[in-house]
Amino acid sequence: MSPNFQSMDPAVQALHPIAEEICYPTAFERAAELKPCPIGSTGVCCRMCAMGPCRLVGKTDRGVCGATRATVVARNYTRMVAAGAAAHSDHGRDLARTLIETARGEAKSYRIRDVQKLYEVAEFMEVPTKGRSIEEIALEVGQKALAEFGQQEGELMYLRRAPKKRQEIWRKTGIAPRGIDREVVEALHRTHEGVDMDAENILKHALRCSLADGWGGSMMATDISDILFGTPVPLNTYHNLGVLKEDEVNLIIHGHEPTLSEMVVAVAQMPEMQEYARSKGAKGINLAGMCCTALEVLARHGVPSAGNFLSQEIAVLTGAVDAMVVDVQCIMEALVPVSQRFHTLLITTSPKAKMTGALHIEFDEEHALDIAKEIVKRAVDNFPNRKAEVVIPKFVSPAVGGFSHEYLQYMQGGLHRGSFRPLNDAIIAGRIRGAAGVVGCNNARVPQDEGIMKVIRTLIANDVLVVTTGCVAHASGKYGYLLPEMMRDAGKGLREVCEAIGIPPVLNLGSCVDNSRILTVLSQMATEGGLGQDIGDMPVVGFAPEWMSEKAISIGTYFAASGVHTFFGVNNIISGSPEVVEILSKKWDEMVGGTMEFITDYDEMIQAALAHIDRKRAELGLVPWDPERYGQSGGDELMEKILSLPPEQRYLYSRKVVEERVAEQV
Ligand code: SF4
Ligand code: MSK
Repeated sequence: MSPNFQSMDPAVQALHPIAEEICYPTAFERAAELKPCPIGSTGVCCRMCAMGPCRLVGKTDRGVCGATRATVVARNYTRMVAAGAAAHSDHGRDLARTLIETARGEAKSYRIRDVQKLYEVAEFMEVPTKGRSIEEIALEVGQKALAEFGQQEGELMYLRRAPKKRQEIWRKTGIAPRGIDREVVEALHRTHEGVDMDAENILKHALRCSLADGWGGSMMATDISDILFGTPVPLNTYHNLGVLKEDEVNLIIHGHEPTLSEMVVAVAQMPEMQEYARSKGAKGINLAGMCCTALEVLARHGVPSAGNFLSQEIAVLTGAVDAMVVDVQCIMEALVPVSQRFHTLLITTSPKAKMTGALHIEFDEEHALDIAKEIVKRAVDNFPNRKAEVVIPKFVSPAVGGFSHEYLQYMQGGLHRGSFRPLNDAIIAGRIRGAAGVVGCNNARVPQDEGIMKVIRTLIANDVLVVTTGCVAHASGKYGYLLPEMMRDAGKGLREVCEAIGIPPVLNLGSCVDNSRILTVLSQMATEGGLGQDIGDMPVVGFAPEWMSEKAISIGTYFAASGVHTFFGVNNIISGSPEVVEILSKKWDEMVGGTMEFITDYDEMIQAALAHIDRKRAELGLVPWDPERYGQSGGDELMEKILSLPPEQRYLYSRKVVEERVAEQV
């Protein structure tokens, strides 16, 4: 095994020798070969004008224009936020356009799948519903959503979904975003040479811009996806490269937006397509997902996931991927050369994201079904062209996916009494110490999934309930942590709650834009009562242990702006300016009650997060967390009994047992 290879994923470990055999350097080797620039990686390289690039190291503490290290680091950071917010929000814009085209009957392949959610969003947006057709309501919802991008004054409407106290903080500090595009454009303007030269002021705008993502473009993307494709409810699925099938056409859908992948799912199931696959010698068509596209179709259809960010090239090494279809974001350009070494047909679909050397079949919503048919047909046609030996590792983990904030509410009391009361009560009583959102990517600079799983295992063992999205959700699935059985690894108090509700200790809330679901959950918990009046009052934390994308920086920043202490691993991209480090930690804490800290040591990061949770518990006057206070119901015998029951009976049984025990204690 190459000394440069870094992954704890057994499927990736099994396949990587193929790359060595064919002398193909994967991201693992490229990362070892190409060391990160020691200047740029600390944030002190400025290339905002042609007098530079200015590298502010050693005795050089100002650029040619006189810019300080703090200004340069703040500008670089803010530009990352702007790019991340732009990516997420453009995704939301495309969905708003699809909703409008669907309502007008122009995008004929789509329909409104979740009418109830449409009504809820319409009510929230103050769109009249009485006496109007579904299409009329959907049209106005889509138009109102689209208007949020170009809005010049006022506030984004989704800010109203936050607790009142949080909204007041945003207004008082002047960071309530006005319009999505306006904040992204202003971020680019302020960070242009010779504009904003006060690090604190630049970074204040980074907060505002990130809020336009989390409580704007991303939240809208999630809501409209649910309206068009259905709000997720838990379902069974599978994770890892073992989901590929030797005797079927394997089509991997990779990227982010659900508009195309939903159509591919529909087409792949058509009897005539299955028949066509059989005519080419395959037993059927096997769809699998990669990155966030995977999480969109996993949450709504149970389509299995082939892997996360660092698994994309590795999937091709199986020799079994007949086509990989991509749209936008997190797609490695290396897929072109690796696909050319095998028979894999790489298909790009977005006019925004072409790849030299890939086949481009341009997607548009009006002809969605026909385009999806062409893509699936191309994949089938490529099945007989397999040339390398097919090697599919046996690693595959069953998992439960498809948690939405609506379902979290439902599972805590049913249709009529759904609320966040039980979760809040469990935190108040100390059964659950706190909650954590563990999200973000893989990064070839650190071993794949290792940091993610260390954080997750330690948190749940310490009674911290974990919600995940993005590539962390994939990692959790690959190692079995999205199964209720994994409550075995949870602390005793958390285990009791998992038993009572019948949930895994780690909940998959979806794709990167679905981090907005986490914001909604936090908002609902704060509004439910007993844990203060704001997100910033609660014992909650955020993590991105293996982040790599600018979107992750935008996500971390909007969590901080929403009052969450957030911890990022891998590398400290602001370490070149102690002043900026202080702004993102101490000053943001004073200003918005949230922070962004870059801590490369996972243990240190976890300890800092647990200390923050305990501090918040103390501030709320809650009992200190005690790992031994609860857990009488957490015996192996009871759990064996629960797991022996059919899934639909587990919830009722475990709830009954816990209620009986509570009654006994009273
Ligand atoms: Fe150098 Fe200033 Fe130009 Fe940046 S803006 S490259 S610091 S001269
Ligand atoms: S796919 S942004 S690598 S989580 Fe959304 Fe994964 Fe990060 Fe992309």
